[in-house]
Amino acid sequence: SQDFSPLALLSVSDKTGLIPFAQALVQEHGFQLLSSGGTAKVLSEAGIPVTPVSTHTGAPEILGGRVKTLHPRIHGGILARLERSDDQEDLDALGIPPIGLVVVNFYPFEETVAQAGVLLAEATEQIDIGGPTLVRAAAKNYAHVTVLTDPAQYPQYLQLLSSTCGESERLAFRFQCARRAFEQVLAYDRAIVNYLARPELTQQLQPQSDPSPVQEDIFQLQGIPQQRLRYGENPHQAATWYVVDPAAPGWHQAKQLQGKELSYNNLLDLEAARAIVAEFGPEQAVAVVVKHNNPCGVALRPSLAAAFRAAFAADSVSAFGGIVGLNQTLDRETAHLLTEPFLECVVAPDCTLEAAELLSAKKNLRVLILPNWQVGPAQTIRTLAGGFLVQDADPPQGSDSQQSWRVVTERQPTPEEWAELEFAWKVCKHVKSNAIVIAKQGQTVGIGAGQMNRVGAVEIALKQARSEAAGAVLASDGFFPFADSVEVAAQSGIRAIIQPGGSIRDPDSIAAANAADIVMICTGIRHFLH
Ligand code: 93A
Repeated sequence: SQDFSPLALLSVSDKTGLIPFAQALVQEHGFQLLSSGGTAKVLSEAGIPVTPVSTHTGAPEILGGRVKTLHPRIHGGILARLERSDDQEDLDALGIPPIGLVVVNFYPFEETVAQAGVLLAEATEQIDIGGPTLVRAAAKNYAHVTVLTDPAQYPQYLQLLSSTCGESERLAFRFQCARRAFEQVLAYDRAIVNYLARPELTQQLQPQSDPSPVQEDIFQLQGIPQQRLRYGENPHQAATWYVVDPAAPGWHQAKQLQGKELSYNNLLDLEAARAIVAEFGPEQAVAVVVKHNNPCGVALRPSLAAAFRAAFAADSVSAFGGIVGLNQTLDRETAHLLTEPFLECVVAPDCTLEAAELLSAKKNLRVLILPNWQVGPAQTIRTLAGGFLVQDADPPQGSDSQQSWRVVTERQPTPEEWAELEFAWKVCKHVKSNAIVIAKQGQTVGIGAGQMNRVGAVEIALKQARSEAAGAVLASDGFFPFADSVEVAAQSGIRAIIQPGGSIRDPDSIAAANAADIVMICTGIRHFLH
């Protein structure tokens, strides 16, 4: 003997008070319940009989939950004007039962955007569509439907159901609930509008239509085992080398001409050598010697042999057992030089027959030919407890355009200084942070790598450069937090510095440079490497 439809739709994100309320609806007032997926799960786990909306409509929730309740069998049931025979006929024709109570609260949009670091895409997913649609439909049809949008209303509503009050009081309650509901929709949309007005969001706008295949591959992490390595970084660590796409350029396409099997550390160091060499075009010869993933010597010369000689001489102590990267065809002269010291690996885009023959005398030296040496990964991956981090690779060349570079000192760089700074900056990008590179005449003369404070990295690089520091240039991967690094560099005779800039104490560093007649370029771009 009820004067309302005993069918209720419950779809709530905030499940506060839901269970006792639903229990009372069913047990004390004879309601049948319909609920969207998450709500239905909570109710049935509490032993409360509930029909999932998807069962009621015969349409599954789709698009990862974006469409749960948007269905004519739901909205027809809510919006029908039951006093009208034509509406009643529509319901009858389709067998749609009327819904007399709608209980909804929305996806927590405001709570989501209040958190730090939430991305636009994540916030967008929290824009509730179906919830406000249910609420607006129920509120519009207040003549027949009660809409509850706040758990605080549950006891009020139960009280009303138990009371003896008449239809006019019940109608007044439904009308009040409808007003409240529209206010809540308005506040919800206002929160969305406010959030979307944040100026920094425009940086996150990216066309979604065409995800690059590289990105997809990397997120699926579908590696094909290429080689079971003898061991990992240390002999007690097992290791395997995986390849993402055998058809794409990479180390799996390298041809090993001679030498022992590649090790895990060899591969990592070869990749470091490749990435440094790829900073430079093939026009000029460049050579690098890598140790423990850092370059210990890099040199740019007119011939490959001269480049290797200078890269090795840059730090011949560290170069012992090093990994060598070259950007031109390995020729006889370079091969001859390569046979003298102890080296682990050498990689070049090609190798002459004569050179290969010379190198064959060094049986243990691994010689690799990598044709597509300029192509690196588009993204990099690191693991951490419970997951992994993916980022865009810090790409070579052009990307770090000199358009953002600014000379911040009184003295302007000479063309020669400009070229030296450019060379030092390219190398510095491949040295672990904090990184300092001192260079002179297209050769590194001091490298400070992986230091926890910047002035420490400067001191190490200067100590290695010794007297060569006079007249040399210096690159720093991050900005100088204090003027001390510039002061120390000035004492050793450094004449030009390149660094990102951006410290609040930049003026102190610039003043120290001006005082020593040092040229300083701020690049506006940082190259941390961890
Ligand atoms: O993604 S939606 O905009 N699409 C819908 O069709 C829909 N229907 C209800 N969000 C939708 N809802 C919202 O889901 C409700 O407003 C409520 O906040 C939430 C409840 O989902 P569940 O019952 O699965 O926890």
